[in-house]
Amino acid sequence: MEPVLIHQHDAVLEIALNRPDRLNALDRSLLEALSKALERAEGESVRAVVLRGEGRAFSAGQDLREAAGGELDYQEHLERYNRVVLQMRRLPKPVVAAVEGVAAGAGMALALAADMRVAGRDAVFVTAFARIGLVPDSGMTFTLPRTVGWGRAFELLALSPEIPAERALELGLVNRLSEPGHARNEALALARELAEGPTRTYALIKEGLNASARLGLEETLELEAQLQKVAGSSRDHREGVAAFLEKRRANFEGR
Ligand code: T3D
Repeated sequence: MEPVLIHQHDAVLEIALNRPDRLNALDRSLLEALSKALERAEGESVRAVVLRGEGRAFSAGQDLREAAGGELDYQEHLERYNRVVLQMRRLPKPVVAAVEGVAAGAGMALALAADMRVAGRDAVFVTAFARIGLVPDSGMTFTLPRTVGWGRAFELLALSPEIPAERALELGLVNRLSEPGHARNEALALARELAEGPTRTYALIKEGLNASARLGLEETLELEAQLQKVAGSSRDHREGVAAFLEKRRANFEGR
């Protein structure tokens, strides 16, 4: 069975973690396949990505059986996680995670590495790392406090409560809720909408947001000016202004 399934719907690439009998626990082969799928997402024909899990869970995190096997080289192992997280954050197009069921540990970290999240109303998030005596990785010490604030991040990481979808929405962990079982369709609809947007501009927005984590105000202003110069000379900017003046819907090409 392929550890990751890929479907292309016009300009939307759907990537599904595919180990449903293990609740899409992340093992070596799945992470390697996910990395390849994300490489494919770099192609010009793709303008938005949906990441989801097959079966009843998004992902139960690290494959604890593989970890317990004692044959993991931790350095290599973490490099696999780090690679996919960086690929998602650096992908110059939007990534939407569709979360049904549980997103635990590194599975939750993957969902947080996406740009937006749609969750079924019965989804549950759990940081889970400390439950098994691990510190958070896969970028979670970066993404979580930026999403929910320091105090809440510490609580969620240290006490590892189960966070129901409604609470995840209140905390800002999730952008939208869907009826149970409909997160995939909602995420695909959102991704289609994004795929019709100014893709190049979205890439620049991601670049700005990624950089905001390390820059002070002055450097941020400088970077914004640089990014705006690029956006301002794009075809989509010209199209957006023309559409406004002609009172019609913009037809963005992503350039
Ligand atoms: O390496 C690194 O540094 C990266 C680090 C990452 C750290 C993490 O990701 S920490 C988080 C690790 N994950 C967990 O602690 C979650 C473990 N799973 C659970 O607690 C439960 O499975 C759930 C609460 C998620 C769901 O419970 P339930 O009762 O709905 O399902 P289940 O029966 O426990 O699971 C179904 C099957 O999936 C089961 O297999 P079986 O017994 O039918 O053959 C179960 O063993 C398997 N499974 C679930 N989670 C994992 C897993 N197999 C391997 N690894 C898992 N994480």
